Amino acid sequence: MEVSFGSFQVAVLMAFLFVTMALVTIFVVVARQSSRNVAFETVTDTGYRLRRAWLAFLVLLLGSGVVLSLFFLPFPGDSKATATVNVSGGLFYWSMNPETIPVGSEVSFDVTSADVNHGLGIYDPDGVLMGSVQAMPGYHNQLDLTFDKPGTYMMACLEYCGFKHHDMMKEFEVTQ
Ligand SMILES: [Cu+2]
Repeated sequence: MEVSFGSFQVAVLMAFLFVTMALVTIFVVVARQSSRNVAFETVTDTGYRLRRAWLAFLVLLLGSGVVLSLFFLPFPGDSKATATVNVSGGLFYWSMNPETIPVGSEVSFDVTSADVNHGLGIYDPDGVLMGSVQAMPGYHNQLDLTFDKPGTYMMACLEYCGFKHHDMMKEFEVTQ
């Protein structure tokens, strides 16, 4: 049997060897120093110094992560939607207006409920969940989706709302 390695396998092997050697080195260093007598204060001072450095590193990393991720947030008002579709959930149905969507539309769904909380999930013709938003009585929640391919799409309720929750499915067409 012939065995061949791709570059990915070689990279994994190198990483594994590097980690193994690092662990062995740390083990040897610690084992050699374990017989030495070190004052308690020296140990705690080192520990506190490492802890402060780690805290500073985490604050810097997470802080910059929070700041940078703000630029990728979809804020209300950023919507590029060209059409609005009103959706209302109820025990146990979905109503939508208009009922069909022209292909290529950037749709903003305006979602509410007639009675209790429902969860609107929209599935593409392949059964892939495109997006979801809560349908709540007295509130109007927005969900923006782009419909690039024609076909039969489906709405389903994703929040248990009663004994016929599983019946809350509605098909709609995206037409050429
Ligand atoms: Cu439900």
